[in-house]
Amino acid sequence: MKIAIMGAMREEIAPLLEKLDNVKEIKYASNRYYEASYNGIDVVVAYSKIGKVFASLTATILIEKFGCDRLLFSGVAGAINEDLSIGDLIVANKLCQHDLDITAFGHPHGYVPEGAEFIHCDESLVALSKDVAKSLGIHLYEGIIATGDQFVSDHAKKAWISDTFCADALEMEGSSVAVVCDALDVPFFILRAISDSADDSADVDFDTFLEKSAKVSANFILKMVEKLT
Ligand code: 3QA
Repeated sequence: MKIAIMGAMREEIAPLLEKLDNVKEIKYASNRYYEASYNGIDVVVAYSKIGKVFASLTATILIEKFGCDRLLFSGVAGAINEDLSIGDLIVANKLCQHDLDITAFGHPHGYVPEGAEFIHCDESLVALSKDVAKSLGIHLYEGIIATGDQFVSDHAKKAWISDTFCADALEMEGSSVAVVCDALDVPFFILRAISDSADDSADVDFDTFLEKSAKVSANFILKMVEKLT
């Protein structure tokens, strides 16, 4: 077993790197990949840079070049569901691309021919995360995550994503990672801790809570890796 752990921003993987053993840095495709071990298990860690294109590239490399057979994403997200507060954890049961739009041809938002409006996360990884949350006494939300190449800091946009996809949280990478893992048949899991509420104060909240929420997510991911051993 070789587990890929990815984030989008440096802050999202920094708390992971601190806790890994035998970290070896490899430069590839204008990025840095970190081969390491945790609890005796092989992991490869990387942050992709922001957005769907970079995230697809990194996920593909983690699988095709480094031979990872599972992928865990750790990071932060903007909340849509009112039950979610800053610092809360949400695991995606399915993800969609809110900015994919060929509705001019009568297709639903987020859909292109031979694709799917939603891609589902691996059920056994989601089940494992529930067990981990229970054993830690943490509340872990499960819901729909919407992805798009846009930092959402606007009430109307957030409401539209909520109405169109019933999404609970939004970010900028998850769904593209899902597309890659689904196509390559690699079980994947997308975890996010809330950094902001994708509204008028999202920019300030994001800057304030990025590091703290990224740590919440990273710590949970490591507990999952321990259980995968
Ligand atoms: C935002 C990060 C991107 O990788 C997606 C955080 C948290 N809140 C969000 C929101 N809308 C969309 N996505 C998110 N991540 C990058 S912009 C800030 C860059 O600062 C999830 C996410 N409301 C760089 C400093 O100049």
